[in-house]
Amino acid sequence: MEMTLRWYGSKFDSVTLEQIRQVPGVKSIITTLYDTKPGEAWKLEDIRALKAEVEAAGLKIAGIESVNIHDAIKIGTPDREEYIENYITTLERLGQEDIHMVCYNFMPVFDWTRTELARKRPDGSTVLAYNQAAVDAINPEEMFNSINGDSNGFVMPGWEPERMARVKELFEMYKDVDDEKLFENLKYFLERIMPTCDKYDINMAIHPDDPAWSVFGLPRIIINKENILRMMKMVDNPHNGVTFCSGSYGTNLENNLPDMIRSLKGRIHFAHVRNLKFNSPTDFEESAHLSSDGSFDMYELMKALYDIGFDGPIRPDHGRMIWGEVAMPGYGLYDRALGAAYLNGLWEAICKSEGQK
Ligand SMILES: [Mn+2]
Repeated sequence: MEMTLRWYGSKFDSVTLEQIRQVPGVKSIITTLYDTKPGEAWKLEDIRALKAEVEAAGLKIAGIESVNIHDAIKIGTPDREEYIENYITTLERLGQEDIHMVCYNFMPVFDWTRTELARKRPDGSTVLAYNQAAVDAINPEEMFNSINGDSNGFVMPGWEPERMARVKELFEMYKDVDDEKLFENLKYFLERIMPTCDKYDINMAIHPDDPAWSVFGLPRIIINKENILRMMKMVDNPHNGVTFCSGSYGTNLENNLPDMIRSLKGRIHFAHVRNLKFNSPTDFEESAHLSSDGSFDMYELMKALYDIGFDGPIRPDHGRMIWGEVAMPGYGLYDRALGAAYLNGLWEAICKSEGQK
């Protein structure tokens, strides 16, 4: 596996490439052109400039998170053709620049959803948290205002103001889209892009829905083993793969995470490994990565990745805000660096106990 950290670009991230370069074992990053809009074809010169900046700092780009999908593609409106063409152009340009992994999601309207971005834990750190009762008590606009007011002035991925200004309109556009329709539209999209992925050897890695159930009545399909295997089979091409995100699939305690990893052998192209602490099945917070700080057995997750021969990029996921750092919630330097060191330690121990040098 290849340990990475997510980086939003020098205009948007409080963490620098120079800092990332000093995290032991991290030689590459996962990044994006954060100011492009879903549906836009990425410019070759922008991709080249990003790559040059990363390489000048002694790092490499291990993949893109994310190239976002325009709502027309998820809804299946006639203008999706134009946006699929643009997506293909972006993939071609990434392939030409030797970038071979693209993370994306297929969640309607919202990306990830949290009810708090700075819940205080007993050790004084603050973390992102989710409480179902709090979601049930508010409407989507209120959710947006609360996320925006809580984000230390950073634009949160998937919660861009331009997008949220259209939240009512978006809900209206999705009113006839149920789970089956969303599966159908995903299949259509994947079938259109697979020839390009084959040509440039680009691994598509769908990120699970977070949380792994419907919020505000919107359809959600990338939520469990049954659905993800259905998706793998419906477009049965090794380039159609997944981002295994433990913190997103793990929101549903019925998901057996090591079993899911083992069932996806050969199709996990990217891994997000983090821990959650459940206070009840419908209230959780993002803990430190360490097993004993949360509810998951992180050794078992890493062991399952080892057992299936996982060799793609991996990253610690959201970190706690600690040591007075001010950063985009979940994306400070310190706790993610601790997470990377811990996951590297688990991996070294597993490799050695399995007899590898
Ligand atoms: Mn994730």
